[in-house]
Amino acid sequence: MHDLKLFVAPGTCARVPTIALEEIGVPFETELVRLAAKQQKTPEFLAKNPKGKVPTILIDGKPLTENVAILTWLHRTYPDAKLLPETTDELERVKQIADVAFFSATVHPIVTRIAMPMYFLDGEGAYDRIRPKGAEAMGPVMSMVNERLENGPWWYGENWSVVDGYLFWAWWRITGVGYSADQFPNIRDHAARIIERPSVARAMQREADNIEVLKSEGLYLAPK
Ligand SMILES: N[C@@H](CCC(=O)N[C@@H](CS)C(=O)NCC(=O)O)C(=O)O
Repeated sequence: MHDLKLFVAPGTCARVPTIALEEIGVPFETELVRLAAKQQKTPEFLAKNPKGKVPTILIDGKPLTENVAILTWLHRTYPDAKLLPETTDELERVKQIADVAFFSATVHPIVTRIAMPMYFLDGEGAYDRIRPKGAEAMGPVMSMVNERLENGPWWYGENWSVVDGYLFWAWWRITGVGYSADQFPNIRDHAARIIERPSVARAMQREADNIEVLKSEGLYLAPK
């Protein structure tokens, strides 16, 4: 059995491996990283992840970073959890990695423009100028995702996968700051469906608990 410690912060993409770990059902610990206090840039944290980001996971004390790698490791280490569909076809296996990478490398950067426009421009102008550009870029991406969900309740049709967890996080993040769900009814329904999943509910509860900790310390930054 591996000793697993996941560094997390509420509302971030660390939700995706948290969902994966809850789905697997192995014991794991989470440690809250206080982003507002720049804990991710402290020498102690940078020694684990020089990029200064969550998620970071310690596997038997050894760090692994990047959602694509963390989710791939979890899937390969705990195949019974079926985080991705079972296949013996090497091309299919790599295509599944492409799906995870799509959310990490294509969707996530656009999410950041919408949810965190202040990373790109100082002052209130960020919200008027960067956020609409992000929304414009997100339109075709979410249209494609919405169309894919015509084939079933989940990304891979009948089978839930961690890609659904990734989509849920991205969708929750952008709709949480006002991105309209109206154009994309399949994704809206997907979000309503996934929140009923026990692993997702448990991951959300962990975040809610951490939000309370941050509030008590005056370090909670509500999405706006
Ligand atoms: N490519 C990385 C992205 C990680 C990332 O951007 N994490 C954000 C939260 S969603 C973070 O830690 N931000 C804190 C910072 O940049 O200071 C992955 O997929 O794991």
